[in-house]
Amino acid sequence: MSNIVILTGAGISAESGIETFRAETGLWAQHRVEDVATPEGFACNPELVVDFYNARRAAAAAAAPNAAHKALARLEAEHKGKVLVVTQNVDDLHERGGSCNLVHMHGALNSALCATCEHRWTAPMEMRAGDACPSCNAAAARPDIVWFGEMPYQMDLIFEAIGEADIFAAIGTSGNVYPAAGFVAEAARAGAHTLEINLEPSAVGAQFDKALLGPATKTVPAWVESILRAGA
Ligand code: BV8
Repeated sequence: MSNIVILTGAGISAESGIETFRAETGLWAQHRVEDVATPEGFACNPELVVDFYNARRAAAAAAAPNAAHKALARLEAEHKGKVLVVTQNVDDLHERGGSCNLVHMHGALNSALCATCEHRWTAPMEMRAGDACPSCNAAAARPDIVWFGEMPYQMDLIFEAIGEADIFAAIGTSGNVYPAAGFVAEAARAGAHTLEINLEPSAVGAQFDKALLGPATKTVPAWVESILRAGA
């Protein structure tokens, strides 16, 4: 039975109404990355950063998982081999769509982190800069998000899974951000068949064996059906 590793990006949540990063009207068009997605930006203006993530937490709560999220949950439930979803997304649509074997490598909107003692707790809908940590009481609460220059989460687990993958699929990611954009090369080195599912080829599209172009709510259910039918 084949082991499948799936990397997802903002594009899988786009049809749920959640903005992507690099579209003309995307999140980075409205904010400078340095101001809202770096530790320096948070140190410089914590209120701006906390408000940026409060707005995204509200948008995610108002959104619903789409057919692509649900298709990946079906794959995990029905495929005989291992299925791991590694998401760069910080929304909770994969969980709400039914995925369990899931890694949030760039953190999660629904989690808060203490910058002093590294305690984590469920984030309130509205975080305020200087909120106290429920564990050590330091006024050091921050969004549990991996910003630029910070180490993504669970990298050992991710590289181990990629090393054992027979199929690696990247869905709805522009291939601009590392180390995630480098996973396809790692998967190819491990001998996996690599597939890119996107509206258009990504920055690393040429590194994939195959591409499935089209909106994720159409391409992902079709791809999952083909995998389950083939008993891959
Ligand atoms: C780190 C926070 C190391 C969460 C984000 C080489 C190696 C290692 C690092 C680097 C390197 N080169 C440069 C770096 C540094 C940097 C980096 O990659 N910079 C880039 C800009 C060049 N990387 C880092 O800093 C990372 N950290 O490497 O640490 C280290 C080593 C030692 C010690 C300490 C540290 C940290 C990266 C994480 C940064 N955090 N965000 C948040 O706010 O959400 S990144 C941000 O971009 C999001 O996490 C997002 O997930 C990620 C990627 O964006 P995408 O998901 O791809 O979204 P995008 O809008 O770009 O594209 C959407 C795609 O969907 C498009 O292709 C579109 O066509 C498609 N689409 C749209 N609609 C649909 C669709 N597809 C299908 N259907 C549709 N309907």
